[in-house]
Amino acid sequence: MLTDGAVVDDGGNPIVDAAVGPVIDAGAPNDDDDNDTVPNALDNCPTIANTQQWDEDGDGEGDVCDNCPGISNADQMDGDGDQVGDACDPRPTVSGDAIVRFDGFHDGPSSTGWEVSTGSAWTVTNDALVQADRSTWQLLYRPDITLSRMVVEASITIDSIEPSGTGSVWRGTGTLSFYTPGSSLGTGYECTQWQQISNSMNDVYFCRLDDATTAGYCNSTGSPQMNTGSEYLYVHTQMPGEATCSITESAAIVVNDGDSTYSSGNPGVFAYQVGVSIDHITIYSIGQ
Ligand SMILES: [Ca+2]
Ligand SMILES: [Ca+2]
Ligand SMILES: [Ca+2]
Ligand SMILES: [Ca+2]
Repeated sequence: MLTDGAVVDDGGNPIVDAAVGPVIDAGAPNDDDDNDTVPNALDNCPTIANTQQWDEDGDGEGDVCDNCPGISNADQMDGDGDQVGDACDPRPTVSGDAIVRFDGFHDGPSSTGWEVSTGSAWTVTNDALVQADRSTWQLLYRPDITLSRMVVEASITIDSIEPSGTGSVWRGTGTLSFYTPGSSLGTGYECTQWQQISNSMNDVYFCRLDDATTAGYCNSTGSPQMNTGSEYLYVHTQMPGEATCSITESAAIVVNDGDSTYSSGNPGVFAYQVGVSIDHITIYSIGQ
């Protein structure tokens, strides 16, 4: 009888295959430790069952075992050992942070757990969460996640921008933190790109949602953004006394705002008068 890993037979003789020479069976190639039908040698998460082998960021590590599932980091470096890779860790030199939720939107919409607060249903198409209705506020949030220290990371592609001036002349999309569902704006914070066609404004904003147009609660840059067809990475950090909105196309544009009136809430995303495809969302908790 031969067992995996054996290099000798029951009699202690080296195993030799006449066709290929000595067989060094190191537990491969057809072993499947996690029984997900993908052999270890081919499995992008050899110890976690993931038959579909989804790898959102294409770095060779499957989503379910990647320590930055939305950010390409083949080295998987994790300097502080908290299971969140350096490439995405909110505090790469301080342990205690965690990935609370990752969605690559490979499944149908009913499995994502995101709920509409305002607007139309979103669909999952081409590996992304898609909203094409530009007629009203489209607010999506996770009712099952409430945190006081969180990062909302989302990659959002702007598919279309409402061309006419019907209704509000503002168009925008971005992430929400400390959100309380129930109204168009409600409470919480947004990390957003806003465009105002009437005056050619095209800014990145960090705002408190219940007073988003009042100077002092909204910080902005003047940097042009919102290009149709471009994919942007939003990294929205929110905790008492510290808040950052980073939006990256080719280079990061960061808006800081120390305001943090609210103490906790739900993560979310939204679009207003733009069509978007959200390729992934990762929610992190930030340790104390
Ligand atoms: Ca696996
Ligand atoms: Ca990956
Ligand atoms: Ca990764
Ligand atoms: Ca880490």
